[in-house]
Amino acid sequence: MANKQAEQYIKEFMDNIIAKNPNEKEFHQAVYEVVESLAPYIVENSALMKMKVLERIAEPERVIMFRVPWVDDKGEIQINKGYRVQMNSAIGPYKGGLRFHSSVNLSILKFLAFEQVFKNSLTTLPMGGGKGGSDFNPKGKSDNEVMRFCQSFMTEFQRHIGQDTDVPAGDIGVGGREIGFMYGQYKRLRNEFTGTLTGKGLGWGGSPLRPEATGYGTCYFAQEMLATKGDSFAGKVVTISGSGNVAQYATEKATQLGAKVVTLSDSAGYIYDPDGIDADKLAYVFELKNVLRGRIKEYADRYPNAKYFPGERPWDVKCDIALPCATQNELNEEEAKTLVANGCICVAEGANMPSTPEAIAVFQNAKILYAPGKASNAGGVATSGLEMTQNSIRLSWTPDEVDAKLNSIMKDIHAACIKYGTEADGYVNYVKGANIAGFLKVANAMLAQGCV
Ligand code: NDP
Ligand code: 2IT
Repeated sequence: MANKQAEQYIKEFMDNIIAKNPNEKEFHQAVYEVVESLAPYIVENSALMKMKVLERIAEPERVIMFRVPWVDDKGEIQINKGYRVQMNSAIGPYKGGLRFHSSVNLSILKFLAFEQVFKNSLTTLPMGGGKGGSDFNPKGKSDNEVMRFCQSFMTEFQRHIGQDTDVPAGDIGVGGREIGFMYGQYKRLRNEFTGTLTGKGLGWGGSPLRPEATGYGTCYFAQEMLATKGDSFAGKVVTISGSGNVAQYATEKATQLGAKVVTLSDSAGYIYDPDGIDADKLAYVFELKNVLRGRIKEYADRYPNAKYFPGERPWDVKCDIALPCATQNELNEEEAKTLVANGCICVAEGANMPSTPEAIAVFQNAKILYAPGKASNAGGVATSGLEMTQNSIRLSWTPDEVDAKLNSIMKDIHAACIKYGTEADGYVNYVKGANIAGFLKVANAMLAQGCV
């Protein structure tokens, strides 16, 4: 009976979402995964049904879209789209990253903002959910072009954000350089020095360990997952996708924890280094990606034992642990089957929604450890929350203090997943656990705050 009711609820919910948000397939995908977990719980709870809590969560409180005109180095005018999806503010100011990538559209930002609501709730910190960005492509642009773009973006964006309203940060294509340019323009226009952006430089309001936090946190979370099986990173072979911020620091932490990381990638291909990407080689990757802004292919030119595979993804490389750290839907059903067949025991997502729904089903049916990004990559935004606290109290904590708080938050998120996600046979469904735990706090706040 309850099952039938839940199925009916899911069907009606999704029909409505698809009708009201046509052509937004990433948004549909993210909503479906959550509704599927929550429906059995919601249909048993008349207040949640009556107050249409999940229905309201799936409708952004506000979507802002704007023109971003700027002048390139040749003197030509360029026009990009700017966006901010302010999804939910029930438990705190909107919080979430900005993505600059040519693929950015409303569907992608709505899926990211929706995920962010649950993720931020899981962190235990008082943050609502939002996401924004632009279809601007920073690749191949000069520093001056990036600066002019960031300044134009912020000229409009500044009127919609603030330390108690909406606190953006980085995501794909937005790192320390872009946050610097945007913060400079924000400060100039608003004439205030407040913690309105996170991911700032250490000397001007940034938190120790914010750059490291997402990658480190993903490994801390995976460590907790492995510990449920009496296992650890020591001696394990790890495959990682991406070679940006999250991938770099996941590589660093996994290596520090005793594992051998053998792959990194970008949108053009992946490198396989059978000897492992040790601290020296990783220092080269930092230089290559963050200073020279080069491509991962160059790694194989520098280290002849490594091989470059153009146009491919790293999931057919045999590994014990896989950490997808590039982008959404970068790991499909076939690749998931290959990972399982090759003996992979743990998949923890550093990226947002990197595994397709079919890939997730493969992991869960094989009963291997699998954690969705909203749980395992929450260390980034959690440390952004810690940056907001330090800005508010006008003090800085030491790296050790922040690391200890990050570690303890990841442990708490893991414990919440175990609490709400353990199934009758003892298997931990981290998707279900994260969705229910993340939902409860937001739902209770929304029930208390009435129909808003
Ligand atoms: P970066 O821009 O630093 O790096 C992105 C990496 O992913 C690059 O290697 C990039 O390769 C690759 N990539 C991007 N788009 C694609 C694509 N369409 N296909 C294949 N590869 C792609 O971003 P981050 O490391 O910050 O972000 C990586 C993931 O982690 C994203 O899903 C992001 O949402 C998520 N995340 C980030 C957090 C953070 O704090 N930064 C926090 C939580 C999650 P290329 O250079 O070729 O584009
Ligand atoms: O997806 C994410 O959690 C982020 N990009 C980080 C957001 C933040 O506000 O630090």
